[in-house]
Amino acid sequence: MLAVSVAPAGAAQDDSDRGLYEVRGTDSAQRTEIARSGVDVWGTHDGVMTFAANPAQAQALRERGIALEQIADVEELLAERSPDVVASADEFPAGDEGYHTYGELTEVLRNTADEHGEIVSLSDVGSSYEGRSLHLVKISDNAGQDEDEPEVLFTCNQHAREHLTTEMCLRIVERFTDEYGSDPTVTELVDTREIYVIPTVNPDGAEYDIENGRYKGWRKNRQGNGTDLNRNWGYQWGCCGGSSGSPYSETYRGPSAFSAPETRAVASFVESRVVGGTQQIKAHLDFHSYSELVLWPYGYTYDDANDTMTPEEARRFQEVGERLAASNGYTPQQSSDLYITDGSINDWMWAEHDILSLTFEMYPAGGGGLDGFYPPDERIEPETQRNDEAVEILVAEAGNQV
Ligand code: 0X9
Ligand code: CA
Ligand code: CA
Ligand code: CA
Ligand code: ZN
Repeated sequence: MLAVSVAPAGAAQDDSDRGLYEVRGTDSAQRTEIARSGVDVWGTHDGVMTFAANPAQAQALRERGIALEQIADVEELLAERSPDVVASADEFPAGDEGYHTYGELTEVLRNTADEHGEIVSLSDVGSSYEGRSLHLVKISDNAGQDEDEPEVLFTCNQHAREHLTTEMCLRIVERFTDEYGSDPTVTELVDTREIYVIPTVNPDGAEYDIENGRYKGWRKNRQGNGTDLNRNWGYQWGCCGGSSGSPYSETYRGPSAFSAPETRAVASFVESRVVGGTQQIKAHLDFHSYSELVLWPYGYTYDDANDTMTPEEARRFQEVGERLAASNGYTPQQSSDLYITDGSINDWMWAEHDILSLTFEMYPAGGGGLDGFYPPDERIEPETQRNDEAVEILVAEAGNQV
């Protein structure tokens, strides 16, 4: 094989020898500066920011006086978690079979819908760029009817490599169906709410990330060089330096808001829930990993409140966020306190639809090693169970009039 690869002019950096770096004691302004520099942010906890960077990026940050410490080699880390590289296998690397591939997820959802026909309706919000169905599970008593009950939405796996989040959405589906009729809280919530779950918003990226049994650390969708779906939403899209205009960046916002079929499909579904002029979805939770955080909007501005969020509304976000965090031990904060992001799902849900919309960054808190995006499958059960109460709180909160 020729050892020469030619990158398009002014575009792709050489990402073959990336290091994993940590910077300690960061504040949100420094984290925004680091995120803007084009490195691939993995997580942040207790002021320690972890990211992957190529040598040129690391050098540029050092020249700006940022004290980076290299903790690992990215390729080595990924290889260590993918022991047996196999040709054309659609499965997780050996030892991680507890995670569901898209095909396995599809089968579980179909079986669940068959077994619980009265309270489950399985459909989709559209298709991914490569044509995979974006599954939509509705759970409620009389699931086939649109009843006058507060609606709530869970979304997972906007980012391809955050596979633990897909398992989180799957657990929500399984718990609210299997425990219906035996667990009193679950039964009450299923009877009085309409619960929507989209277990993977980015199936193309998730499948690519495990292709050939080899983890790739892939974040974006698979349209062109990939769009970061959580920078592609249509409120204050690209406004504030919280995303990139370069197609090779890990935070590429796309050529226009909702240019990705995946965000367009989920947004159209949410728009379809405006009935008689009233948005039926009252609460929404978007799962990511990792850092163990509860985040609320806005992400595009450091301001707590403004003309689209009153101080009372900002206080409600904080109050609910703190209650959720108390139940799972995560750290609660406004999204921009992490770093500025624009075009994120939460900002659009709140600004355009008044939906109480938050993000969870799941396990682990930090560490930056092998566990980051790829915790062993033994962690699925404890780390998804950990959010059972938070999920109940949010579903209940959808019914609280404001
Ligand atoms: O940067 C992101 O998209 C999320 N972090 S991740 O490491 N999973 O990529 C955080 C998004 C939070 N943004 C808002 N809630 N606005
Ligand atoms: Ca295992
Ligand atoms: Ca119902
Ligand atoms: Ca309804
Ligand atoms: Zn994410």
